[in-house]
Amino acid sequence: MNLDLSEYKKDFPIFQRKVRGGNSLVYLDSAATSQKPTAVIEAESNFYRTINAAVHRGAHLLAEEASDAFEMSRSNVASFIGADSSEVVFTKSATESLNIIAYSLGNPDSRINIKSGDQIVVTEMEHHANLIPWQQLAKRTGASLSWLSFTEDGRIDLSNIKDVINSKTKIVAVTHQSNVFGTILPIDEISKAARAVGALVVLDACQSAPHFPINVKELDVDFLAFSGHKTLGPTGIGVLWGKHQLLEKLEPVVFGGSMVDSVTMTGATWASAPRKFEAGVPNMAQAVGLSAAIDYLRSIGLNNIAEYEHELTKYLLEGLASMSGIKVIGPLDLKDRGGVISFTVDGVHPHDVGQVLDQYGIAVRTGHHCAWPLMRKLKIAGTTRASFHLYNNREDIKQLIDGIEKVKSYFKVAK
Ligand code: C6P
Repeated sequence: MNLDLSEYKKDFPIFQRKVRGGNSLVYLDSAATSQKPTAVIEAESNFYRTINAAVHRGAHLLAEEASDAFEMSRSNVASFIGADSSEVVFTKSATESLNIIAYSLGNPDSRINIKSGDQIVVTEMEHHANLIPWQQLAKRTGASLSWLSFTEDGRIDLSNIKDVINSKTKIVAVTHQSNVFGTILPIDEISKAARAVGALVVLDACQSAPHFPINVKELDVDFLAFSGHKTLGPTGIGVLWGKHQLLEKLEPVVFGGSMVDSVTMTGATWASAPRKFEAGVPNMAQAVGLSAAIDYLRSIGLNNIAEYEHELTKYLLEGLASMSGIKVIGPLDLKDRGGVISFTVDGVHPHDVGQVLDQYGIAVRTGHHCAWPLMRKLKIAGTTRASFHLYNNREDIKQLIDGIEKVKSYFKVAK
């Protein structure tokens, strides 16, 4: 292996614990949530220990320091994705971010909104979080929902893109990297097709932002969402990025303190974005923790992380290819592919695979991965999924391969 990031594993306290019968933890479920380095845990707890106060409210020292830390976190998140601070809204998760955009676009008072006769385009490989909010928007407004399908090897099918993304299309909402296939989508081609018909592009960057460098300007998208907890950061913090002039056109979704310009007994006007989308006391310590996660990722280098995970992916794909009775669900080659590898074991239900692996301390995810339409199309109940982050190493993959052999022998399926 050319690049070795294994020295960083010691930064993650969770790997000191033992699981199931004294086994070391082999954590291969980072697409669900990543583990946290000490720097993040400390940043969050230091916030509570030293400056805890409600941001943007009090006149006292702690309120000032907490507000500064919160806004510095916003700037850090903005620079992480090549954006301006005024374009970064803190939410609780990517799911909430995507719901906010879809809900606001359905409000007739928003100065960009979806109407009956308009079309929303998604892909057939979306996570439910980037599908159901658009289904609901279509239902509320009378718009229609169309989708780009995927090919047998889990890549997006662009053969009919000009038919699917057409003059009726107003929104194209796609994932950057599939949480099932690991496929990285060609966002440039999709954006180009959207731009050609004047549609807005929403990018679900949940599985990309934590693993390789992203820049919203280079991607040429209009809105983007990701979660802190998959990015080595805390739970309870998500990011909604939108071009400032577009955020200004959208009506808020949640109303209350700190998001207003002025209020009377009969009405209210809104503060500018991002504040109008952050009603109530926000998740402050979590924002600060996310900022520490970004510093940590940067100190290692997103390009290095991407290259390292690429090598781990190659190693696992080769290992799985050498086994009988295993089918990888997703691209077999490494082109435009991230470290999320789904597979099935002939004759064994994914939940049983997961349960046996767990006995050896190997944590994988099994099931439909919140992508039911994808599973339905493939006519499978689910997959077993291994997903990486920078703390994984070749030894983890060897253990997984050994574990799968044990699954096969336990269930007496193909040798
Ligand atoms: N996928 C997985 O195991 P939240 O839950 O809001 O942090 O993220 C939602 C989400 C949105 N888009 C994609 C592509 C995702 O993968 C996820 C979360 C996890 O695959 C949990 S289901």
